[in-house]
Amino acid sequence: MPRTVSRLLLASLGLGALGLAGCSAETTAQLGRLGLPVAASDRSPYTHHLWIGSWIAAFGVGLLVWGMIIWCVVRYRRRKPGVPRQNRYNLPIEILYTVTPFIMIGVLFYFTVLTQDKVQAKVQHPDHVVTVVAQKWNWSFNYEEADNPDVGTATWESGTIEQPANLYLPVGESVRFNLKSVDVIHSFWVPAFYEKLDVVPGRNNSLDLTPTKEGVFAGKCAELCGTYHSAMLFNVHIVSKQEFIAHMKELEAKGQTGQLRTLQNPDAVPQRPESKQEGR
Ligand SMILES: [Cu+2]
Repeated sequence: MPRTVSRLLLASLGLGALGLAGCSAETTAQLGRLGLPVAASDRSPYTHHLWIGSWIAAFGVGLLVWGMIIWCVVRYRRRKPGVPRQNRYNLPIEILYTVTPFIMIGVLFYFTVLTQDKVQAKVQHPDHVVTVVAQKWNWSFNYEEADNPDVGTATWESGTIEQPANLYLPVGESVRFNLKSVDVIHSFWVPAFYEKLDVVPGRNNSLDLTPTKEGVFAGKCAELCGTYHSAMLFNVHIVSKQEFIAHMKELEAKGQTGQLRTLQNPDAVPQRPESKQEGR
């Protein structure tokens, strides 16, 4: 029996190594982060540490439990026929069963609250403000740049169900997202930022962060909001300051200035006709 077990273990280790060898460097790096995507925000490290720490704690608990199970199986294996002595109503063990999970939850809760406070901390004077408008079935981004001497005008851009919206952000500069919804509850989620926030009609949710990595990152709605929820995608372009200003000028040249009309008129963004009444 032990020989079979060690062979099985060797075979699975070999297969695992073979499987890893077939992965790209990107996938292997993601495995190192235990599934987290590439980070692109100054707030990401806090969530990263909570995630990795939780896994380490879970493995510690797992090893302890597996060890005790294996020890029990071996130590108390059947040696002679008959039912062994039964142990019931053991109060200390039952108290242990009850208290231990509370301690585990308490520790996780404590570190989660610490992380949440750091992730949600507000910047005193953010360099940029973007009003995000969620709507069935895409997003609008209002760049509140009227007071920015480099730009001087508020601009906007918007997506449709066929054409996902683009969001431009300058790298290394703080930004506040004011989240608004004109219909149902959506959720603003950029996986590379390691955080998401619900967009609730009639409520002003906001989140502050500083993008730290140039590139194009995926964004999506993370709240099941209706038939075309899966089409609520957008692209986040984290670019240099010059590229950001150039993009703002481009929007201005296209006449996309001021506040987007969807804030007042939800029907202004094209929708699929059959989806209009759905879920209202
Ligand atoms: Cu949505």
